[in-house]
Amino acid sequence: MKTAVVNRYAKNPILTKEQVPYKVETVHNAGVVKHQGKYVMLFRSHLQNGRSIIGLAESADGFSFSASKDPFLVPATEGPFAEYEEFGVEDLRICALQGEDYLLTYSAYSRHGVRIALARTADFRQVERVAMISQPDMRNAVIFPEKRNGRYVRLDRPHSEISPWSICVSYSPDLIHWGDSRVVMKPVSYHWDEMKIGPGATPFRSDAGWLHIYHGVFETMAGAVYRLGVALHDFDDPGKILGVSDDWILQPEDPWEITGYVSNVVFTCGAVPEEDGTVKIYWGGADTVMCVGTAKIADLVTMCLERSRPPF
Ligand code: BMA
Repeated sequence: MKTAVVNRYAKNPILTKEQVPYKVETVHNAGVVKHQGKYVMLFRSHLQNGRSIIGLAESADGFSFSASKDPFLVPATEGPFAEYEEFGVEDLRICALQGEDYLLTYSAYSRHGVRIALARTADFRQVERVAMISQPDMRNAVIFPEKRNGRYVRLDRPHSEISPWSICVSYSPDLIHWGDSRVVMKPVSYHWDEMKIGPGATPFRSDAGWLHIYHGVFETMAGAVYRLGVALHDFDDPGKILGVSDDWILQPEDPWEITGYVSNVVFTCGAVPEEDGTVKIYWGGADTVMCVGTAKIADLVTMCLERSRPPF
């Protein structure tokens, strides 16, 4: 039997609601980064009212995490963000860009729809909200860890009734104003990602370009199935896609991925590349628990280049 591209950690799930010191219903869809030799995870949790907050957990080895006593980010109750975070904050991604604080992008839900919010932190203790950086309805923003031609680059995913939900690139001189947007990747009909796709983990470097692990959704008679795929973006021009693996790299298989708050879901917001040529990929299982697995970066590149489906 062919070995799996992503090797699941034997002790998954790595973080569950039982390990969180305050009352939550789920632990999932976490952004993860290495900060001062430690792994920091910013995970989403549903409260019992069905709305989400963001918690923090830390780990020395990237596998064994312990959650902080208090949440890291809860919906703002005053100031300009309050109106847009009323229904919760979700699916935070972390971008480490040299010379900057960590950039945090998350989905802010409200009666006006879902928008992308940007916050920053230097130390994962204090967090400062910066701006709402999209109109409704847009979510799943990942910022590339390097600027290009003096501009920040991000992938995001607007909603649309006309076209299947697709991945766009856009650029900004100051992190606040974004434009030059273009669709770069779409679902493919009669394919595992045919219903919708969206950015997943913050892109990371490989020898051949940026690797971006995204999610793709397939609608079945028994509901939607969320899987992970991988795309290779040009290093100098991240809006250009060099290849997208035809095959998914991960699908719901473990019991805690198949059954949970939302069944049949693996969803990523974070991956940490390591010096030994592997990457730790973190995903939420069934919107309920956090899991991790490792992959060889070179294998992901090969999948993008050797059995590539067209980006459109
Ligand atoms: C998407 C988002 C994700 C979630 C997924 C599966 O639309 O809400 O946060 O993991 O659905 O429920």
